[in-house]
Amino acid sequence: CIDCLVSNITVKQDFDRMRYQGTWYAVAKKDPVGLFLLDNIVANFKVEEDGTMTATALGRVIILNNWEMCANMFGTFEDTEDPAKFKMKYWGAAAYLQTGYDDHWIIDTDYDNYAIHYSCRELDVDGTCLDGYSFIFSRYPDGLRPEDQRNVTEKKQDICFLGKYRRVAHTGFCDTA
Ligand code: FEN
Repeated sequence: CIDCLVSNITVKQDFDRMRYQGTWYAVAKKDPVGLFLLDNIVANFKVEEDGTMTATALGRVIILNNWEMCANMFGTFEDTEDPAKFKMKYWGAAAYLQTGYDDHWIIDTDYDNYAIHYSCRELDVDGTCLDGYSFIFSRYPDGLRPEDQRNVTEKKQDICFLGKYRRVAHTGFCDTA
């Protein structure tokens, strides 16, 4: 995508939600405007008996009075005409956590090692993304395999978020919550 138009972003061909199931560790993220998950972000995807994709996500947040919490988030995914593009309804286990309804696109994945997720929340008048977020997921908490890094960097560029990512630390903060 050289013009950064959201409508020109390509996603994973023939996305297979069955193979996408299980645990994914966020190793990098590009934040949206506003409240979000800070670090220690682990997602778990599942395909329900009726075929619906669902997910949970844990992540550290700091709420009022600088209180550190582990946010327990839930998401259900609505299918679209493209198998790699979903609409995600999400909410938190605790009432103070924000709910929302976001695009959830799987840009690329090999199912066994890495995945690149993208969500544009607000389109600019010129068709580029004004406010969005993205996760780089790995099946391993320590990061991406060296052989996947080149491809992931290329995809970050394709979605026009290159240089906007931060590493996601895994310190064990949410491991017993
Ligand atoms: C995703 C994939 C797996 C399922 C889900 C995902 C998305 C999670 C999102 C989380 C948002 C968190 C928020 C936290 C919050 C893509 C990983 C569900 C989009 C909005 C605070 C912080 C401080 C405060 C109140 C709330 O609400 N945090 O005082």
